[in-house]
Amino acid sequence: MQLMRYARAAVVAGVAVAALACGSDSTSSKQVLDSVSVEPRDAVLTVGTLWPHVHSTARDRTGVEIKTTGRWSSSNESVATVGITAGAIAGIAVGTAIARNTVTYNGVTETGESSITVVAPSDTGTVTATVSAAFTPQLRAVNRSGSAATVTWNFEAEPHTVTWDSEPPGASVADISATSSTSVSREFTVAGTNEYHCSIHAGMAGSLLVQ
Ligand SMILES: [Cu+2]
Repeated sequence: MQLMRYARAAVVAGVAVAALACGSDSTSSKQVLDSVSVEPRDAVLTVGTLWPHVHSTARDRTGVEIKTTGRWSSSNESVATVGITAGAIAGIAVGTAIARNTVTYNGVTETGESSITVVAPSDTGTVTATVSAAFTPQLRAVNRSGSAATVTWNFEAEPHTVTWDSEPPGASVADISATSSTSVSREFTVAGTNEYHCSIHAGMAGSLLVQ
């Protein structure tokens, strides 16, 4: 009889310890939102351009991606609109705007931004390949007047390449090999999206939209 009472007390104590351990575990594994980044981080669009490939990435304090969706908005809808859920950017009128993605996760709110410049349709455009290993603007739109558009890359004092990842069907534009401190132009005759990267710097990439 005495033995049974001890056994029952031990079982009750064991359940209490298990419940405590479970509670403290769920608290320590909670992810805390730290940053939201938007790509392209900057863009020069022409009036009438629609760019559907806008991405937002939310990360916690250790850099791990948090799978969640935010709310898109534009600081100036008369210049550029941003789709509420998909985040497609449309150039409406000449001017500047900020495309924002606001994420709230576990009670923390952070906003990622992309600066949008909308210009009149033009058959020429420039992109700077910077010393800090970025193509800026990361997205550039140009319009073919007649048959072709010309894009010029201005290379700062750090070698970069323009290496194509994808081109529209029928396009075959030559890569630009490692170049610094000069400018190189390429002509585009086929409408569509061209994606490229620098083969020297990991993560250095850009997009070109030929209309
Ligand atoms: Cu580079």
